[in-house]
Amino acid sequence: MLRIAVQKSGRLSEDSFRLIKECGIHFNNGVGKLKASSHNFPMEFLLLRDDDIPGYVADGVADVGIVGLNVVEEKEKDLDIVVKLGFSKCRLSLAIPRNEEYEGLKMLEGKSIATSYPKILGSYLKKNGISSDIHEISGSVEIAPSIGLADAVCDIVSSGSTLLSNGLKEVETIFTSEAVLVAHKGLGAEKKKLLEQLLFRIRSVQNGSN
Ligand code: PRT
Ligand code: ZN
Repeated sequence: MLRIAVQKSGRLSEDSFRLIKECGIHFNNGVGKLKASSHNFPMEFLLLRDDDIPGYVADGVADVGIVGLNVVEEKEKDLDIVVKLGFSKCRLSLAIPRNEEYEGLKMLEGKSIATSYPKILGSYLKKNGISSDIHEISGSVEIAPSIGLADAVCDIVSSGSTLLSNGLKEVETIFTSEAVLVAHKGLGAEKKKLLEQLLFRIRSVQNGSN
């Protein structure tokens, strides 16, 4: 039995479930249920918040999981990234108030930056020799500059409209992301075989849609 962790509801869920269905794996996820199983493939589903998926897979509570590469990178868990899935594409970017002129990263020296991704941002700033004050907040990062909480933000962007409507402009992309399939590092032979079967089906789906 292969246990897969999937986001319960959110931006990854629909495409994750679609991919599993396209792999020919049937399952019923009853409303509000946190666990489901398939009747035609030895697979069990754990429906979780995306933030918890890297930890569950690293600990072996789940064998594999579908999650954004941004979350995998931020959580710094020891996992195998098995395959990129091509959906939930986005980027993690720095943004500053629209009316300010961007003069390069140096202008963020000593400034405060609000983000939900303190580790990715911290290592990016370090790599570039900039020291800023990182304010970790878990949501609504984009309003931080307008309420005086921070000088800049570092947040996930896809269309850019959220930044725009909050009077911000994107100035640097620091990480690009998409959904990935991750796996526990110490899978036993039986589970490895099931993962190979799943991967074979995912590749067939990907080739079929190219
Ligand atoms: O409840 P749970 O914890 O499971 O979900 P969540 O609310 O933490 O995550 P969710 O469902 O919003 O996102 C899951 C994953 O989708 C993220 O980790 C990314 O890998 C990916 N993804 C793709 C995005 C976006 N696009 C996205 N646009 N995640 C978030 N956003 C947000 C962003 O934070 C910002 O507020 O959308 C806004 C920007 O969108 P645009 O289109 O206005 O630029
Ligand atoms: Zn989350």
